Amino acid sequence: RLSSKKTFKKIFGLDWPLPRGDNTHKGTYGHALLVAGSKAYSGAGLLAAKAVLRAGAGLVTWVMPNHLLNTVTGRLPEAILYGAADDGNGHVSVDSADEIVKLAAGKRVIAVGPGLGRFDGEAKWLRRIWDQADCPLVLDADALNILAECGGLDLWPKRLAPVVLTPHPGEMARLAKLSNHEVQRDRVALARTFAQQYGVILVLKGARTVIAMPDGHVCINMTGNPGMAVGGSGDVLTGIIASLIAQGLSPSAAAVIGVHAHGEAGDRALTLRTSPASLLAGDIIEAL
Ligand code: NPW
Ligand code: AMP
Ligand code: MG
Repeated sequence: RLSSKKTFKKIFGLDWPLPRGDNTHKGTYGHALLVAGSKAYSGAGLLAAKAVLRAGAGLVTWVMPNHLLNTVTGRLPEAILYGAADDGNGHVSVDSADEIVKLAAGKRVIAVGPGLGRFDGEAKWLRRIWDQADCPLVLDADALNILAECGGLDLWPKRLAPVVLTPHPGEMARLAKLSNHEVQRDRVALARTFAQQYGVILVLKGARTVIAMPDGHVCINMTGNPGMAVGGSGDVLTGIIASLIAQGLSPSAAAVIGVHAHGEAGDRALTLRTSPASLLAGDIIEAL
């Protein structure tokens, strides 16, 4: 339980909340690139992009399929929007990979996945980002489904820059080719083995999220509540982790602190409600 400033300092060697010096500017706090959203799931992109900013990053550029631009323009004026080539069915297309790799220059992190939707013939663009972008990657939701459908991590080369994967148990089942039940049977052992085997930081979500490091260390999160079992919660977490990496935290610290802060924000948001049933993902963002 990361309950005091002293504990944070001892474990991570940093002050929390992250201090903001007077003589700083938006560039000091980093620029995150987010690839998210599709026609049905523009909300996932909005939630993730807003969480990036509420968690403290200086800038976010949100890449979405071109046709979404009109729908979301004005909904989050603080975000920089970019419409990438879309495939005619409402999804980012293979042709957008080069645009996205170009946009990655100068960014401290790329987060991919919330609300992209599931579609065919989509692997190449993600693989190009995986191979060619040289900053840390945070993969969630449909980016994880792409990984799973394209052979899983056995067929993807190890990246030099760190990778953070944030599956819920259903996504983990697809990634590890297991049933949901098998995933839940021993979450710590599965997360640890997977992180070590593939050299990734694995955030296995759910009540008591497990965060496993490539070196075998595992953290278990103690914050959060069942009110967070609602659409959009995970999209918010993706934004928070990306934001902390953009601000200069190591991806492993960002994963642990991000999960903790996400749960604590959910706990604080709950105090404003009489029942967890009425918590919304947007409330987590406002409580950050
Ligand atoms: P079951 O069968 O229900 O028990 P999917 P998704 C399982 C976007 N969103 N413990 C679950 O199991 C996302 O970003 C957009 C155990 C089922 O098998 C994605 O792009 C929103 N099992 C897309 O929607 C708001 C668990 O996983 C499967 C579990 C699809 O994402 C919503 C379901 O997962 C959403 O975020 C747990 N804790 N959690 C928007 N407003 O735009 C999940 N499962 O099929 O991957 O669907 O997570 O809804
Ligand atoms: P997703 O399924 O991708 O929307 O992610 C759901 C998010 O909400 C994850 O961060 C989960 O850890 C969190 N969450 C869901 N259910 C619970 C719960 N019962 N207790 C605590 N956190 C939860
Ligand atoms: Mg999700």
